[in-house]
Amino acid sequence: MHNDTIAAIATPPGVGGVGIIRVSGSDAFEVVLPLLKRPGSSTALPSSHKLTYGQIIDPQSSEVLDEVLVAFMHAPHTYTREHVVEIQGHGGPLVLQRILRAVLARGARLANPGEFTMRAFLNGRLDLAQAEAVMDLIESETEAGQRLAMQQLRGRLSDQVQQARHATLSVIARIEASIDFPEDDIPTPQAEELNPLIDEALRQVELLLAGSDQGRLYRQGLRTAIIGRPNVGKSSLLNAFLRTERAIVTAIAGTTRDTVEEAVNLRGIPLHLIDTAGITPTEDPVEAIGVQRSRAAAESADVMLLVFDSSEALTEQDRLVSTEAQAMGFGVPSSTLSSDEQVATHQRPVLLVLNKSDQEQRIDRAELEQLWPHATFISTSTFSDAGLQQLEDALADVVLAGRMLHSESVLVTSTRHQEALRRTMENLRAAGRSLEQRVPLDFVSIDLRTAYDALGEVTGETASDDLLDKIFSEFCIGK
Ligand SMILES: Nc1nc2c(ncn2[C@@H]2O[C@H](COP(=O)(O)OP(=O)(O)O)[C@@H](O)[C@H]2O)c(=O)[nH]1
Ligand SMILES: [Mg+2]
Repeated sequence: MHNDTIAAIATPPGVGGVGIIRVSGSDAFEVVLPLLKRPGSSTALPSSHKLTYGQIIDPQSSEVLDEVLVAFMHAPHTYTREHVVEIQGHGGPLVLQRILRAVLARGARLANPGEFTMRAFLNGRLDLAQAEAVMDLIESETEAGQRLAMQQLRGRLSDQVQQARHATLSVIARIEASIDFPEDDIPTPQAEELNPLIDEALRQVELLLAGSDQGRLYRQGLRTAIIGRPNVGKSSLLNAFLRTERAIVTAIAGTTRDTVEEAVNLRGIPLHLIDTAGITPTEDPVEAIGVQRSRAAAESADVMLLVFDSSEALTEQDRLVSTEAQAMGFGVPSSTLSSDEQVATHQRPVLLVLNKSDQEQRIDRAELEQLWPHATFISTSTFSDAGLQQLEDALADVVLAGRMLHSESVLVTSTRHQEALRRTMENLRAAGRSLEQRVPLDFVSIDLRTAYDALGEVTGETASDDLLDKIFSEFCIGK
């Protein structure tokens, strides 16, 4: 049932200045009003969207539970488009729990995760892409990510998807009219007439897809593994990036036995840096686990920083690590991070870091360049911070490939949307090809329908209940 009255604590667990309990549904006012005692003992419903001062009284014991400000908000101008009450109490977990219990005792039901936003979607206030943007906005890690989520919440992505959807529908309508009403003398539409319409829809979808790898970067970030043999300065490099002492740095080889992960903000992209134990042959069983985890981190990384100690000659271990990295598919960065290209070449970008540049340089540069032809080499010192800026620039180059994010950009940031748009593109292209080949129009119309439905998955018109449940269950309670 989706119009029963639901309630939840909307503020995060823990202690805070204020805590908010949100109630939504047709009985929201009847549920809360009897719990509220106001000065002058008024029992009338306060005016909508205004704060009312009072006390929440436990109906059983008549105990004063908290001193509160309450907003009664009339449908439909509310978050859910239902009647909504928000009770602002003191932000203590026990206080809020007791108020919530009193609300539930009056017949409200505890809300599921994301249920308020799901109602906003079901009641047509937000489409699915906008509802998902609510979550992205809350979870955004950088300002750029937040801006993209806000654009999506404002409906900019949905508008573009709807345009492509309308264009597709207009082609379907023409084809189906001629099939369904042959006696009405509706002329069979010709490929010359339909193709430009399909191309128009295709252009919109391709435009959205073009920015989607970049968009996903801003939302999901980039896994960057710091790899190299022990003692070359991997942990020091992570610390230099973080300006903290999170990873243990010592002169004893093999001190990082586990992987350490930290996020930094690289020009708006959350960069998840993973410091590893280092890849080295070892007899020590504990170290072996660390080495195994390093390999796993490298396997799953989007980008690799391959670190060498430039104050020493190349060692057999250095060569081994290089060979392994290449076997994992790390290579010279392609000009972009487009996943299509990556799939085509099986290459993930690697940057070669020659650390300890403050020391006398003994590394064999020529051999290294032979091992890694055309690679980008950056000399760094975590002692003097030399080269760190260049490393950051090189990383940004590899990741962004010179593409800047404009504050008004609308980018597809979700894998789900990207996948639906890919299906749309494939089906629109198939429809175009079928038209060229004079395939009967009812077959063309099947591809177009599939494309139309795939677009509807982004905005939610054609999303299945399972998909909706899955999406909203990832929200927090009270949102
Ligand atoms: N001279 C010099 N020593 C460094 C530099 N970076 C790290 N070290 C030292 O090298 C040793 C190993 O560093 P660590 O970060 O633990 O290396 P890891 O095993 O690769 O994580 C430590 O003694 C560091 O102080 C650097 O840029 N210059
Ligand atoms: Mg280390």
